[in-house]
Amino acid sequence: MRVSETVIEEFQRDGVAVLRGVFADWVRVLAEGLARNQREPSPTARYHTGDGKAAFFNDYCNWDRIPEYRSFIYESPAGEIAAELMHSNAARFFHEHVVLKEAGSAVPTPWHQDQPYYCVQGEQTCSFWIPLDPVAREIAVEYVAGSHQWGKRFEPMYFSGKPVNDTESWDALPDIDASRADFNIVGWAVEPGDAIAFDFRTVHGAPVNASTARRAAIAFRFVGDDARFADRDGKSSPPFPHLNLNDGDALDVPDFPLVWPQS
Ligand SMILES: O=C(O)CCC(=O)C(=O)O
Repeated sequence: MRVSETVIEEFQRDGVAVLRGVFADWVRVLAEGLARNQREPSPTARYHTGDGKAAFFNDYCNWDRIPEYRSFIYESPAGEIAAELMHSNAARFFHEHVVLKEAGSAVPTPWHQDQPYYCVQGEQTCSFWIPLDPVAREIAVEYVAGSHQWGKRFEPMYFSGKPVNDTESWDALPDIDASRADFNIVGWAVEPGDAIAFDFRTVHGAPVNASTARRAAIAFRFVGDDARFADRDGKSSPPFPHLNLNDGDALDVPDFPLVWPQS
């Protein structure tokens, strides 16, 4: 086993768990990949600035052209660890997403669930939020422990405030900031080498980066045995417009490579 039973139980119970030092051997590689990604952003990259000047840089689905990301996906223990956490025999890579808040970025990450954004249905899901800078608790991503079990699907919204998908019916997200004490909100100060593993259904959000240092992270996302294509009428984020899959199909296409067990 790569991770302890205690951590697996925590992930299953809370929909989130911190894994200390688990990717320490990969920090340099991922930092090089991120630098390449910043030099060569994809056409879908976004620099959200809100009211301020310092950006919240977002980019995704670049793993196939960034060799450092490819190495991480195929050669690191991430797939195996994801399978253990998800109680899955296999792990399939879904996509990676850079979430980099420059020092002083005034853009918060609103509370949300990831799964409604995605063309994925199923309960065996796992993102690793991997910091490439030290992150203090005050500016860390926060998670509502247990929210993966609420049985709710909250409306996915772009940063512009526009809905990602207005053709499905969604549940209304509670106003978490108005009554934080009513929720079991967890978060951790983390260092490069650590990872926060969370279920695609877990509600999470992050404050502005009020610090004087960059807060860079890459989220690598995996799915397990029960994951199937969710047809969202092309209205998903990331969009994957070229996929020719039907609702309920296995995600057995080159966009989503099987990374564990290794062949
Ligand atoms: O880093 C952030 O502020 C948000 C990350 C996030 O929403 C995610 O990885 O799904």
